Amino acid sequence: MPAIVGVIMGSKSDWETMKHTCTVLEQFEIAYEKKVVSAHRTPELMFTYAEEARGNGIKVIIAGAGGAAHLPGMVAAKTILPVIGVPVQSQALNGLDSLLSIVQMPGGVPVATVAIGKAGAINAGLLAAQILATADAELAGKLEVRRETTRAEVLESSDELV
Ligand code: RP5
Repeated sequence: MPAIVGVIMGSKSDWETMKHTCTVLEQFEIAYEKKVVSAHRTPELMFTYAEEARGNGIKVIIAGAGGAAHLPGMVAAKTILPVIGVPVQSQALNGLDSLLSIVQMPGGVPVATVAIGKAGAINAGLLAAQILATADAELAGKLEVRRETTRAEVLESSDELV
């Protein structure tokens, strides 16, 4: 199946975080591609990827980066696809640098920014699924089931407080 979600990250070192996004996409059987695309080390590739993604059938881009995390914003500048930014937890500043680099976009070029690290990576996958589910009833049904499962797990968890 051709990819409809593009998962990109600034470095191979971001994979530990971004693999959680891919796991969610796999759980929902969403076809995706994953690629290292660096804003600073491969800027030409970044622009080409962003410019061609829509024509290649991609519907949502998820971009993870850490530190001076310019990848999500620069990709968003070059496409009208929805871009979800995942702030990777950096060593020096614990990901606050990544978060602020991604979230503080100027008006006119949005990046949907999720939480720092693993929780954000998981939510990026879920948010992409929810965006796609606006035009996919089967996927919407799967999301409803997951919410119900999560709800049931929380309700049952009180019994585990021993
Ligand atoms: C960013 O710099 C990447 O997104 C990564 O989070 C960070 C560090 O990259 P490496 O030095 O580990 O390749 O561009």
